[in-house]
Amino acid sequence: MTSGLRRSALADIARFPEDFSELYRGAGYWTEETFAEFTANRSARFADRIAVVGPDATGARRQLTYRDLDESAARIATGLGCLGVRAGDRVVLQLPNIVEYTEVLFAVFRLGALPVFALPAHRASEIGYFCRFADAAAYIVAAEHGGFDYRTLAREVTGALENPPAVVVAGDSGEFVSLASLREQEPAAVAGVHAESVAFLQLSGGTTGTPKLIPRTHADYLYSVRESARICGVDEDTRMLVVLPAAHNFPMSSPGILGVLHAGGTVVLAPDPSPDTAFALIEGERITMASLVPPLALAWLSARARSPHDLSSLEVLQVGGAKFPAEAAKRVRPELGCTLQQVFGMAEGLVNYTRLEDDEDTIVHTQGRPISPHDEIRVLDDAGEPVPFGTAGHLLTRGPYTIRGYYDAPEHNSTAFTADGFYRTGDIVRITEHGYIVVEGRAKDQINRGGEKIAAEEVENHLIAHPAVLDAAVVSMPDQYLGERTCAFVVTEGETPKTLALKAFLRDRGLAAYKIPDKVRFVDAFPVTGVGKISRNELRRALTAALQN
Ligand code: OOB
Repeated sequence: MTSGLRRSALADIARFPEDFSELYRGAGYWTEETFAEFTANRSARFADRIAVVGPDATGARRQLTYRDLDESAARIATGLGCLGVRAGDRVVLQLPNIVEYTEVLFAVFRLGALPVFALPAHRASEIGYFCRFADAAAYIVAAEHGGFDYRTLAREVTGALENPPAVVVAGDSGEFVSLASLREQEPAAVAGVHAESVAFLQLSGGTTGTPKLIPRTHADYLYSVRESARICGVDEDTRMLVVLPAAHNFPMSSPGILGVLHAGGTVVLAPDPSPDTAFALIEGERITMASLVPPLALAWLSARARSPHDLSSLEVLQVGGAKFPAEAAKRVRPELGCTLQQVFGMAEGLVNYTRLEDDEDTIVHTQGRPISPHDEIRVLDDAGEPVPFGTAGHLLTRGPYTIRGYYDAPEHNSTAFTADGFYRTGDIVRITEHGYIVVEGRAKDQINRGGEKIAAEEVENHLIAHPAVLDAAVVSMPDQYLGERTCAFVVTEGETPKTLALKAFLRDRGLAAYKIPDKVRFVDAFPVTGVGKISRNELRRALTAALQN
């Protein structure tokens, strides 16, 4: 391994100004606990309780007690150390919802190394970029999942890198290192890391040509995890079904896997997101809580009537990641027999919850209120002035678990954050008289495809790489099921390619399937705004009009 040549640790990034750090420490929000010691601490308290249940890489059901989880993580940490992974190194994790995900996650943490949370849907374009940009020391995948062979992807990605990461595979590892072999090592000690240093890099939904990485610290993230668990009533009796991809911020920490493990409950990983699988698990595992994006919540609502399963153990259903329409929200309690909790969050930090004890009107019609009394919220007009109370405007935020800057992105940071450290979320919101947030829209060039975020510019750059494409603009179009889908407007020169060929071109460039435009429209030119920029509003209006005809 060549880890000596890798970029040094990231201890010096993501700093909060000292006066704020003092405030958050003084309020008891930031403590000294780190993710390196997380499973050791929980194992001491909850040793024989079941921490995680789910399929393993071979599809067999496996369960781990808190002691098992800590022990496995400690052994795998030694194995990763033997491959050259050191404290501060980055490790790209791309694992589906399998039990090994939790073992590997805490192994990386135990070493003081930093997970980079890729999604199973990512392909060579995204994974190659994460490995290069974060200078990853290791890349960890499952052999295959959902009919896709990740070893092929690993071959493609590592073959193109000058300083490739060590590849570790859960399941049949082929020529790569098998995760099982790492589990045979002696347990590693817990690394001594500073609680206010960066713990991992999360992915931003993004608005720019290249994905942005979000540096979260142990102290800031653990604060949000502890408080989320408290707000959501998570305790030792919680049995949470994880249906969404485990590495996403919502199922990871709101309160998610980490919140449940913090409190001594049980995480149950769903092998696929279908209502049939989920309903059988709710009955069989006596699930008390689950979190979904709106399209899945709609699928549960429509499948409920014809399902024979007993869902009576389900107490709370969280829905977030995209706007959940009030008409659907209303149906949750009567049809699924549980309390709805709306969650409006972002991997950059701020998370809002409706509270379990809120009245039905608040639960149905708002996206909740912030976790922390120290979450600062500003709602501004286009000129940057505060809007009159109750009026919609741009949401900006600053607080004890919201980042002050993306990883290695000084230029983008200068516009994504104000001089006094507020993050410009790109969301348009209004605040109710009770201080709850209602999401009214979005001002950022991002498409929210049922909770999956797509940066318009990233897809446009891939389209423009096609020899026949002169220019491209990717916008959202309304969709009954997903909320939004993507449409690419394309200006070509010479022979216009077929839509299918253009989509295949994007796939061949290694772009994740969810980013491939749902629709392609060839046009002669784009409408422009007064200052000569492409008018995305005009494009969206044209699409909406066309869809209504
Ligand atoms: C969650 O995180 P990200 O980073 O994938 O996406 C954040 C963006 C927000 O800025 C907003 O545009 C949108 O997703 N969003 C919602 C929403 N929840 C997220 N828009 C309307 N209504 C909602 N309830 O998506 C995320 C992170 C932690 C917890 C929950 C969601």
